[in-house]
Order: sequence, then structure tokens, then C-alpha cells
Amino acid sequence: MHTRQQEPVTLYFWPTHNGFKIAIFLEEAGIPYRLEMIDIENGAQFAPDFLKIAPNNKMPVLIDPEGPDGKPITIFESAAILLYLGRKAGAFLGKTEAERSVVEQWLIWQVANVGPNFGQIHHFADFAPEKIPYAIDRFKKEGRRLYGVLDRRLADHEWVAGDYSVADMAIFPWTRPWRIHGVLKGDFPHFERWFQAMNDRPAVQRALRAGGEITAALEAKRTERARRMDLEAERAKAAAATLPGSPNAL
Ligand SMILES: N[C@@H](CCC(=O)N[C@@H](CS)C(=O)NCC(=O)O)C(=O)O
Repeated sequence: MHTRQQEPVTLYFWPTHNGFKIAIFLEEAGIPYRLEMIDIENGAQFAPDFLKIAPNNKMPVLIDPEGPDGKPITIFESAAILLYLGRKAGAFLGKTEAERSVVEQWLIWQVANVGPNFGQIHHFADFAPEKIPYAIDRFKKEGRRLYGVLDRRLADHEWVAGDYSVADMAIFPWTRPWRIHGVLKGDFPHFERWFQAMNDRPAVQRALRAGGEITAALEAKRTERARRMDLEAERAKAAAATLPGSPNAL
């Protein structure tokens, strides 16, 4: 991999799953970057100046001052950013056309399935003021199916799409709240092995700290929420185990 980047790229960022994906790539590839924080919890994504570079009103957005032909380029949509950066760095996309196709399939699987569905779990199971069991059940069931797809894939692949790639970088941040998705330890052992391997990568650890104090504060809140959900899951499991007629009933 070789990048001769002189001027840093600018990543319009908030410490969310879609933001972390790009930070992971930049850290892995050693591309210098600066962050422009877009506080999506306070409406910064709707600011007219941001709309000029983010037609969908969402982060992440990347500006590379050293784009094609040495001219600046602006890119929105996280998968488009990862593919651009992968081509630029000549890394993490697979080497042959067959390998690239596998990476693209799993990257698109994330943006078309994992992101939209897990986003709905977060909304209905965690943020919604009114808890609608039908909605929570619907999106958690689909979420569980997606964890199953990932776990089957990882049963005989070290990384999701061949060598370590943008597909791993895109999927991993979305699976960090696995407790909130209703996953229990031991449910998906191959996923757990891969998750640990991702967590252990120094570049991933650096990326998860991008955004400094703002990120640290949000991450602390998330850890607390995950702990609460874990306790709830344990209680539900214990209650189910003692239901009359259940195999574990006393
Ligand atoms: N498909 C987009 C999704 C981006 C996205 O959903 N970004 C969220 C944060 S993770 C956002 O900016 N949300 C603000 C809003 O929806 O108003 C991508 O992959 O880049």
C-alpha cells in the first residue's frame, strides 16, 4: 500500500458506526486526516453549508484535496468513500477482479442490510419513547438473521471477504452494540472470534478514539446502555428458564 498524501483529507464525522468505518480505513492506511465534527444530535447535518457537500443530509462525507488529477474531490455515502479510499491506497479491496467482487458484495451487504436494519433496532428498542413490541420484534428477528449470515460466513473465513478488507471495516462498527441487538454471548461464536480480532487491531482502537472527548463521552454513555441491556437480557433469560414447562424449570 502506498499513499503520497501531503495534505490531510477532511472527514466530516460524528462518532457513529458510519463515521467510525472511515476513521478505521484512514488509520489502517496511514492517510493523514482532520475531522470536522457534524453534531447530528443537534441538527448540524441540516446546516445549509453541510448540505452543499452532503446532499442526503448525513455524515460521513470526505473531502480529499488531492483527488483525481490533483484536484479536490468530495464524496458522500460511506461505501463510496471506502471504495474511493481503497482505490487510492491500493489496499483493502482485494487484488483480482474475483476478489474485488467478493469485497464489494459484503460491503454492499452491510450498507443495504445491516445498517438500515440495525438502525431500526436502535430506534425502536433503545431510543423510541414508546416501545412498540411488534416493531422491536420485527427488526430484532431480521437482525438475528443477519448475525446468522455473518456467523456462517466467518465459520470458514478468517475475515469476511477474503483478506482483511473494507467489508470488515464497514461491518464491525455496526456490530459493536450486539447486546442492544439482543445477541447473547455464545450465540454466534465465529462472529465473536472475528469481533475480538477486529477489536484487537491497533488502528481500529485508534479510530474508535477519533473525535477525542466528544467520542469518549458518547462511548461512555453507550457502554452504560449496553450494560443495562445486558442485565435486561440476563433477567429475561432467567425468567424464560423458570417458566412452567420450560426444560430448565425447577
Ligand atoms: N447510507 C449512509 C448512511 C449515513 C447515515 O445514516 N448517517 C447518520 C449517522 S450514522 C446520520 O448522519 N444521521 C443524521 C440524520 O439522519 O439526520 C452511509 O452509509 O453513509
